[in-house]
Amino acid sequence: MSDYAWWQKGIVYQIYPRSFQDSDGDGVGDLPGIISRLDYVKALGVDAIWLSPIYPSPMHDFGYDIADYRDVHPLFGTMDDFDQLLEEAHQRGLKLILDLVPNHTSHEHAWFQESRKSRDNPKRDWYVWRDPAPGGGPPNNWLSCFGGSAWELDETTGQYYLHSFERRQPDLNYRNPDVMDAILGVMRFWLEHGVDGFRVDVIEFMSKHIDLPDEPEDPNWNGVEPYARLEHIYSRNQAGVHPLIRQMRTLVDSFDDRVLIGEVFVFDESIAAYYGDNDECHLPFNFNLIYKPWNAEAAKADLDAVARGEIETPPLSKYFDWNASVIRKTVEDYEAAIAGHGWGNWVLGNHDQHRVATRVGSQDQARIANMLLLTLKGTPTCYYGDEIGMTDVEIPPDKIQDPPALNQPDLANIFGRDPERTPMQWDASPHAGFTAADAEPWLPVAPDADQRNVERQQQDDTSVLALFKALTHLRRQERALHVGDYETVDVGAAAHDVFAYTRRHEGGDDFLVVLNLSDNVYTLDLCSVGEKADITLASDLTRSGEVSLDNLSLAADEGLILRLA
Ligand code: ISL
Repeated sequence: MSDYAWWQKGIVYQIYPRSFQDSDGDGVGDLPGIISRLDYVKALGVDAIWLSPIYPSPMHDFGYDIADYRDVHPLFGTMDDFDQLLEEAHQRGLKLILDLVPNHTSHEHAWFQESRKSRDNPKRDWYVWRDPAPGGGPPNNWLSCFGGSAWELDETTGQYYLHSFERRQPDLNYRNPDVMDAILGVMRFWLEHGVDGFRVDVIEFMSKHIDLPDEPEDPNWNGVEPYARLEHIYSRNQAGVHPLIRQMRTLVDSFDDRVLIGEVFVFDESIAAYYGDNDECHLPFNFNLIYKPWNAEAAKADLDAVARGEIETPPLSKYFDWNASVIRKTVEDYEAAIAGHGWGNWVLGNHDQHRVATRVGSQDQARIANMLLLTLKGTPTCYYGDEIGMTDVEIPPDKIQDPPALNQPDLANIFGRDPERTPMQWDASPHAGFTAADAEPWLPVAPDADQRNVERQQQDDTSVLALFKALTHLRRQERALHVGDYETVDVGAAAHDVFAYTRRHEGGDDFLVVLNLSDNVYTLDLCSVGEKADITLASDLTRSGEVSLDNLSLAADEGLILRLA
């Protein structure tokens, strides 16, 4: 009956290595630290670890600026540490997925060091170099995701190089097939090493329009993010990316049972293209649950009012339309978009996004968010710390480190990514057990870490952590939940607040999931689904027993997973 791959049935858990566990007291997490926490990860009931980059890097983008693709940063440990991590993960039945960053390197990478030496250097063409515009200045109007122009003038040769992100992250040039060969070589190196796959960073950026034309202004720009002022119709998501992905997939498929995950920011039916004909990404990341509810207009209005001194900065949850109508439509649209193309997946948090508990505005709703993520159809990706309801941590101005926040200080509150990258909260000891008592963590530990931490939640059988584990275990046990079909259930007048759906699979029990995304109380008539059902799991981990579906009471902020008779 094992007709599904591990990456279809399983759950992915993202570890941001700098912030998970420090073993040597330098205030930055490392591989031995992760090894020491593998039993915790295993006990979470997840199946795979995705590690954000661990390679040598000057850390201008905290590892997403890679100086050597085939080694481990001394900050994180050694190759031997990596081998031990891989072995110990595998011993526990955990897969290990590496982050591959092929769109750009660090400016310190040997390829770029060569490339910038002269216009006729053999590696010149490995990056995107152009002369200044006729009147001087950058070759086109492209913008960096982190603010400002996407071009940097290199005095040595008088040409500009392209950087879609930080200026010390030059973009590689995939028009030159040697570049792809080099990256495929990197992938082969790690696959032969035994890693179980890759999460490919900004895969949709790898190909650019051959003429690098100016990008048009977006007439619907909401005025918040400078990068969003242009429509990125030439710098990303180009047809030319698909042959590149196919080469990656061919390589990955030449090894047993590996996975290729692609980071794409595509929110309509064109996401299907990233599956190819089952010859591109196994899982093109689905960020719909993060981006669809995001209300940029409201954020913009408030930014202006804050600038005028009229209001204090409101909580971020104000801009996140976390309501059942939005979420239901998001799920249905995505299901329709990928139908017949490939296996779905869901992401609610990562190292680039405000913590889900902060976006949804309360710990009660953080429970509902975890319930949603772990009961939808498609592979869930969980972000470390979300299993205990970690929230964004306010970063004092002198501690801000993230490039988009440093480059755009007035937008740091919205686009800074430090707040969601703070140290894992293990216990109530100094620095929450993340690092030695006399060390200084690279980012501040949450002020509430003595209350919200793993140790405390392990002792409380109604904690967010207990719920997370109950959810993963139920998902793992029940075929309907890990591979069954999804169908929306009509909740009538409660539609704005309550999201309900069934998960069904032949030969096992079927489930009804009912999530109250509000603090209103409801009595629902769900008799279209059945007469009676058993509460298998409730968000408070307390409610249980048989219920009549024509008269189902739902408390404020309550979520229920019901086993259908
Ligand atoms: O452009 C965006 C959305 O439309 C941005 O969110 C951006 O593409 C995204 O943050 C890309 O993230 C990845 O690549 C970056 C790195 O800083 C991030 O941490 C990584 O996840 C550059 O490597």
